Amino acid sequence: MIIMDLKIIFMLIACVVYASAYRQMQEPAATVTLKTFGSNCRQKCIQYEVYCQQDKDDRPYQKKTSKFCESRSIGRGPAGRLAVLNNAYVDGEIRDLIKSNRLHRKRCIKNHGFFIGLSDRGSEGDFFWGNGEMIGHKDYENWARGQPDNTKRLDRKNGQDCGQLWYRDGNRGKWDDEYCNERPKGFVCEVPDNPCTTLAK
Ligand SMILES: [Ca+2]
Ligand SMILES: [Ca+2]
Repeated sequence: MIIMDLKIIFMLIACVVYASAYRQMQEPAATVTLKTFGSNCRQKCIQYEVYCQQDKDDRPYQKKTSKFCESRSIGRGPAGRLAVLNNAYVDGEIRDLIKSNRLHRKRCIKNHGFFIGLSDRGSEGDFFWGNGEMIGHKDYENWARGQPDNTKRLDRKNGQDCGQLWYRDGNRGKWDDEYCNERPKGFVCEVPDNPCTTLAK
């Protein structure tokens, strides 16, 4: 009987720990809403959400952070995704947001980076944003010196295929290719904010 009671208590504790870890992941450390222009030159509003890395029990990695961003929406608006930082304005604003909230410090990211929606998983060296745009030599790029380098030290088969804002070795959010399964990591989501777009007209 006592053993049974202990089992129930342990299960309840495990549920509370899991729920608090999930709640933590649901709350961004900082957000900013930016007015940008879509491909049809219509003004649109995007809410960018910066999340600190999660605790070791939760351990999000790139695929999981991507799924989480896709679960985000504002009201009944479209689903979010990992942030597409394909121009200097948005990329700069997000790095300013991180800096002004001191999220580049260890209390937010012990593991030096935030995943963004950039990957060369499909074809080595061909980096695509989550919106399907490929990075070409005419487009905006903000790689840290020597990156992307597709280091294979910890993953001989795949190397590094997932983009992050990198805060190591003096890099202040410049881009780096990281192991997709490196964890835990912070990450940046973008969520369309349609009510804001309506107000902006
Ligand atoms: Ca790669
Ligand atoms: Ca790298």
